[in-house]
Amino acid sequence: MSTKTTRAVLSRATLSSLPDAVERPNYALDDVDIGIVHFGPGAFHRAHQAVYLDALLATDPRWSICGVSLHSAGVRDALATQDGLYTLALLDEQPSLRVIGSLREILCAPQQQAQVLTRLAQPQIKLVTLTITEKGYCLAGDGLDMAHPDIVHDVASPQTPRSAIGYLVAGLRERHRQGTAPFTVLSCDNLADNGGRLRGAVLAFAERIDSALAQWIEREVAFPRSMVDSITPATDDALRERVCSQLGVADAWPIQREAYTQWVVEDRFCNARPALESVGVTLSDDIAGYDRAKLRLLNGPHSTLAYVGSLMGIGTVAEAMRDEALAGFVERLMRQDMAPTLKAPQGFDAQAYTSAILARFRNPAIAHKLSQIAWDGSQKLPVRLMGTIADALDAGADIARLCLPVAAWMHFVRRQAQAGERLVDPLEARLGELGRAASGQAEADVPAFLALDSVFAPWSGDARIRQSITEAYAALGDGSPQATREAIRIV
Ligand code: CS2
Repeated sequence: MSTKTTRAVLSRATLSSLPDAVERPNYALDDVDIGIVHFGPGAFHRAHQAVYLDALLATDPRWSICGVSLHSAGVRDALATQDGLYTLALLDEQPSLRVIGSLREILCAPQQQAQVLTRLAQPQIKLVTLTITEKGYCLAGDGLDMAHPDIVHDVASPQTPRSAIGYLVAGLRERHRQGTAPFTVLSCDNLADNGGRLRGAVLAFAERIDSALAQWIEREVAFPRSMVDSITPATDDALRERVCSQLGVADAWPIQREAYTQWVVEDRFCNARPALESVGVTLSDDIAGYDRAKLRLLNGPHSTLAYVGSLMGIGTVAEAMRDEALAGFVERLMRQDMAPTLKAPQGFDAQAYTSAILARFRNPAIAHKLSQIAWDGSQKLPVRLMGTIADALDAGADIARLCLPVAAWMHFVRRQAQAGERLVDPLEARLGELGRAASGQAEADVPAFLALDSVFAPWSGDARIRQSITEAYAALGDGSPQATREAIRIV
């Protein structure tokens, strides 16, 4: 568009020309040092952790970020002409804009491997954080998937890694060799016990290449758990245009999120850490419980809305919440099935938490696409829904309603595959085959899906789970909007 070519771009030079209402870095960009390497500088990181650190840099210049993309050069290239600056739009009743400056360097690992490894070895890097999504951990069942192609590659060539696990171990190995104190490794992804699982994966990898290194990591490196929360819809052209017209300069990759944000971090660091508590982060000795509550009561319902809502032909979370039948279904699911089986932190009020989440889902200022949340279902179902189903069974509760979103995912996969639509999922190829072969008959289709061990292995042997998912799949009929509407009405 012609406006894009003629308009000035957001950068250090244009910062002072922005309207007064736009918040901007409260520190001199040149005076800060890089103290953190972050893997996965996508929208969520830039809307969440980078914003906390942007606030922190005003009082402590040691903690700016080097973002490392493991695959694409998109973020690096978009922000290169902008001095790493980008705009955050906070979508509330009164939307506001803020320019974030905490990403002082962005590297694309496949093209700048040596620079990434150099950064990881520097003593000034005291913290490595990650938002690489569930699939980035290369897990299978409880541990590292040794057969994952990236892990096979990295074990064979540990000096030239591809995976996040390979990079972490390469960085720690160099520090061990040089006698440099290790960095803390902080996972910020939606996985239960994210720190524990990452630690297990790193140790398993290190053990394969150097057992003395594995012992050092086991002894010296901390992998705190964390819980992160803020709804962050993907950037679209409408946002780009709105930001551009309000700023008066162009921003190639602004991001948006709701005003609500939460970050709870286990206070277990092996090297210096930023004073995160000074910028609103909760540091706690025990965060197990917070992560489970959020995964089960926010992400579980989100995935439910994604699959059930998509079958019903609904486009966004807020639209889904305006559909009385679907909103009623998801609220029953949360209040009657998910909240009662949650082992919550002491003093945690699951019903109040549920009410707050439902209000966030209803936020009319946010167009959060169900198709975005539907991505990577094979990675999300186990952590978001299957644990609740297992706990409900243990408590002797009915699981019919809880199994419906799982069956809806199967119908969703079938519908997408048969319509020739792409499925964004690490199991895309396998799911495509399953979806194309599915007949719509529950007795044939459900066992084929349940045979996906990486998704269902711990649960697929349970006859009650098999039966409930089969019944739910049958209740969804042909997966059409009408049949789905009928199914959620009666369960
Ligand atoms: C969503 C999450 O896309 C998804 O799967 O459930 O990204 C969700 O918006 C965040 O976890 C909220 O903190």
